[in-house]
Amino acid sequence: MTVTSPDTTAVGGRPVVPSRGKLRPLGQDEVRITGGFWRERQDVNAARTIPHARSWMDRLGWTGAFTAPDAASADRRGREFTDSEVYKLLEAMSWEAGRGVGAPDALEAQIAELTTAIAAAQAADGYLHTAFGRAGQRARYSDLAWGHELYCTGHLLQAAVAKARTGGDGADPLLAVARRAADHVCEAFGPDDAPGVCGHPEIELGLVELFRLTGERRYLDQAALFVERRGHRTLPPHHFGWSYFSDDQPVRQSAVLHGHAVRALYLAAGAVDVAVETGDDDLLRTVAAQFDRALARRTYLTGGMGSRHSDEAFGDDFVLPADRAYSETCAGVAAIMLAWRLLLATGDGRYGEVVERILYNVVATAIADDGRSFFYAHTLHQRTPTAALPRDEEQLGFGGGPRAPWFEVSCCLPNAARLLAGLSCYLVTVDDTGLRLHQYVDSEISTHLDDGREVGLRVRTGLPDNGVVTVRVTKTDGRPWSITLRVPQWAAGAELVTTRGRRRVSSGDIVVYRAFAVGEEIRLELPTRPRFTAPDPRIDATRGCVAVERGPLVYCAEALGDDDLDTLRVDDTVPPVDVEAGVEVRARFDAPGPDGWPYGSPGAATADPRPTTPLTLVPYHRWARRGPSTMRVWLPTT
Ligand code: FUB
Ligand code: ZN
Repeated sequence: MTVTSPDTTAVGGRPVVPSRGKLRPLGQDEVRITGGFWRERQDVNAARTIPHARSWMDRLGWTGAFTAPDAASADRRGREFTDSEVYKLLEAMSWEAGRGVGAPDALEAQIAELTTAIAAAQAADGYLHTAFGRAGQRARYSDLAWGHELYCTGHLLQAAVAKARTGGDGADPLLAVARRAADHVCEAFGPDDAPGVCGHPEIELGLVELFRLTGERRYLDQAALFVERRGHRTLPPHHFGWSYFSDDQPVRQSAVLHGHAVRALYLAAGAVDVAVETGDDDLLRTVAAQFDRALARRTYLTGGMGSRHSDEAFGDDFVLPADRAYSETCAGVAAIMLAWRLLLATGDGRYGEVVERILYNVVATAIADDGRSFFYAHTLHQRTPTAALPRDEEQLGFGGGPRAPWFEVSCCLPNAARLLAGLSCYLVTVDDTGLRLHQYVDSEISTHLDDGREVGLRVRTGLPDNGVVTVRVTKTDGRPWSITLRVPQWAAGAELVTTRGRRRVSSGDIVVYRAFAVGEEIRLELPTRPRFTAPDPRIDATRGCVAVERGPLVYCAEALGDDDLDTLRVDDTVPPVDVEAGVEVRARFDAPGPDGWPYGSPGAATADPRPTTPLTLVPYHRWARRGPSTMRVWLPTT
């Protein structure tokens, strides 16, 4: 355990500050992303996505709900959870201001303006939600299943913590609003009150982090109470089942993540936070086992989670249809939040690889190059061409289709925005002997070890295009310490080059421990040659197919216009190779079967195969960027 007591004074920008765990996270003040793939995305997020989200929230009355005269009436616009989007946007703005590039003053002004509006909407007893409790509205907590009141409060608390840790202080006005709201929740849902839970977990995460920031124990106790209260079916029945609300089974009794994916993942992340702060190692192990099983049986190749459109839920084990993948962007963000907490608590580097997979294949896929449209769901097989959508129309259907400027349910964009703005917090940690690098991103790192020594690194990489990673020591005092590098599973044949020579390294954590000199370099060479990947045979939907991966990236076949990829077959005896435009495989398009009845004798459709020709695949995160297209990740073999 690195740290042992709540750090009530920690204001360095980082979203999660556990008081114990194997690893200590570094903050924005200690890790700066300086260039490359992720810096580009951070800059687009700052310049385009955050303003885009703000303008839609203004236009649709989501921000106005806090101030407009009709906020207090039944005329309020938007779904019950739109307050949470404003809070997530505030969180994104806070991390963005904390990143210290661009125009932090303009962001601070917006944060102040929104905070004033939010504070004005708060009731005298701390209750805060724009859809309930006022004249013409439904009564507070009259619809715990669908009302999202505590869910929204959870996002408010996370936003306030972000603000306080990025230049705010104990007297920050948003923090004051959050504390009043949290106090109100503790009053209304305390141990002696009716055993209510919210239909959407999230409050647990906010309460624990607020405890970590303020040291106020009742917030942690309340979060622990919410975790224990789940699973007792106190919410009303619904045709989605209680699993939709994560209320079908106590957290401690569940073997795998199930039900609505985002709800389940937020709850699991909150339960990890509670377990860490209360020293409940049984709970920690239980949640880790649930996540591990979900990763082993309920996760797409991209790291996406959720295979049911109807209730946005995990499917049963191995139910992972490519063309019905739901894989909501929010589920990706939530899975990163959970993996990160488990990484910090357990020190198990596997979780770093999970974060990497989701970052490159879900988060990077979600947002358009101009930052102004996004995928809500992430199919792995688009059969009909995606359509170009009008720039100024809100989309009502959110379960699929192309990147859209806005959806009626737009939880995903501000979620991705807050993650991207604070991304530098998810790269590096401190362990007992030194620094651990979990993600390779161009960055400058400057921090102190647990014994107080100042150390610094400069990381440069060509990832995801090429896997050369250079780590240069920029600060050290001449005494020994360790740099631990994650060698990904995908990097078979990786080599480490240090001042002592070159050697092969296998996947896992490589510890380089010595008295480094300033300027000394470590080079990690991660082979990124393209490879075929086969699915577990229990995934019926993709049996007989292969996918292509290269480094951390999943690739896909994409056809522009009306061309379809239905009859595509790939020769998996010929290894994929790098070409200028992507990765090339040998493939053929079989003649389509006869019209009228899509079944016949086995083998008839391929009796007279055409010769194979080269086919170029592109990174999955690039799909649907060049215009309407069809696409598939899983490729039937010849
Ligand atoms: O209910 C709020 C958000 O809307 C959920 O997290 C998403 O899955 C979407 O349903
Ligand atoms: Zn979402």
